[in-house]
Amino acid sequence: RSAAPSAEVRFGPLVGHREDDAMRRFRRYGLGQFIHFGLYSIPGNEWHGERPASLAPEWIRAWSGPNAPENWPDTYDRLNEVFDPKALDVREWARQAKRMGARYVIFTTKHHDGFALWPSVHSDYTVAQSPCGRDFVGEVVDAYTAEGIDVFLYFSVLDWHHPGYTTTVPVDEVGRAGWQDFLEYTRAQLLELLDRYPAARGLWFDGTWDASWVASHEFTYRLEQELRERRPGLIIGSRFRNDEHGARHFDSNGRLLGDYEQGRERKLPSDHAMLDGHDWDGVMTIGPNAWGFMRDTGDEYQKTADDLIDLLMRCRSMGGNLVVNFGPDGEGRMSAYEGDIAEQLGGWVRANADAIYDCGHVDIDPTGVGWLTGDRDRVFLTVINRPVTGVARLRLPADASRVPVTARLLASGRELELRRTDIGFDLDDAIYYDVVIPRDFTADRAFVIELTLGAAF
Ligand code: FHN
Repeated sequence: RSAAPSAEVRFGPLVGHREDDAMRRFRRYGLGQFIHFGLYSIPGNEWHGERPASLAPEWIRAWSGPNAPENWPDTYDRLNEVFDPKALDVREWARQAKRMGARYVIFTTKHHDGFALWPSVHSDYTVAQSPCGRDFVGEVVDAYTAEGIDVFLYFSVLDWHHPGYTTTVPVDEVGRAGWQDFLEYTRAQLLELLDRYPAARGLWFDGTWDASWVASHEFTYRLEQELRERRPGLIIGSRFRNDEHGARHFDSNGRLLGDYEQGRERKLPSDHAMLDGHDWDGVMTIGPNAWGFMRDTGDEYQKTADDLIDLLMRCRSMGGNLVVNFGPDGEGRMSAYEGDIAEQLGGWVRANADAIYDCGHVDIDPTGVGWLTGDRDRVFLTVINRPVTGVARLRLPADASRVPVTARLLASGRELELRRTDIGFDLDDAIYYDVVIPRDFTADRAFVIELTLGAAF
């Protein structure tokens, strides 16, 4: 992707690869929690008995039927009149995230419906005008920060409620004036969020795909400058804006826009090389495509804790963070299934933390057995596919300066037999090592083998 500069780009990246404390901390997050909570949490994926399976529940306002657009003012848009999750204790969300092992949370301050979960002075469509009257953004920032979990604020540029929003480039004076009002409103709300919540570490943008926003590249370039000046160290992903040629995430010369690649949503990269050394996160739903609360997941597959362990270690093996999404209902309650996932995932993460957080990509091939992560002196093999041979084989580059010298099960510390196999010199110029997994060792879930590295010869 890192093409040699060819296009003339004036509105390209504002930052390069960062090694400051904030970004070094981002690289070690490992696991995050995404929370989609808002008016869409009230109906879930059901409206007057209708449950179209295709669209994500937080897009219920875009459905047809009784909730069709011509009815919105009297249907979806009035949900703010009943939004009142009295029993919600955000501190329990934070405690659950802590038990899960999340090191950051991304919280929806405003989704596409334009409803603000903080009492924004720039809008009359906020929690301040709802029965609850609570500042959920402030409660999340306080509760998660108290648990030592960093907070990133999700902000949807796409805003179905603001009269000036248009998906296309405005072509007349009224449209242009309305769009300019919308841009200033967006800028004002973002500055307000930074000023109200100084503990927030980053902004996680969404809904930046419409032609109107893509055409506003000079405004977005200046706005990113202003946000970074307002909050030194602020972390902004690649989804916020595009260059003047419309190139998103990467400018027309292949340079990353923002501090990390933010395009991995429900999909993960297939190999480390394609990441070009950039930081990145992958956000993941537990169902196929539901970010907001699902009243009934029907026959849609719900990822298991084992699926998420596999995805987590796949992300970490490529130097990225996995962010698992939770969609509480209109009362702020997590579903029993999602709550159980958090606890199961947390149990595994706690037992294998050394292989997860302060680790990154290592240039060793786990030959299909699982995922490899490593720090300076150790390599961790997360065994997903236990070999029927009882032997986990690692393939190292022929010029490896350090090789495995000891092996043990990370959770129990049990020493394992490690042997060098010279098969490599017959098949290719690689170096191979085998770790013997004792037949009497049983595991009903992925397990981690820790190998210490020593001088090659
Ligand atoms: O349209 C949104 C969707 O509702 C959800 O918020 C995801 C999560 O990142 N982002 C958009 C889809 O790409």
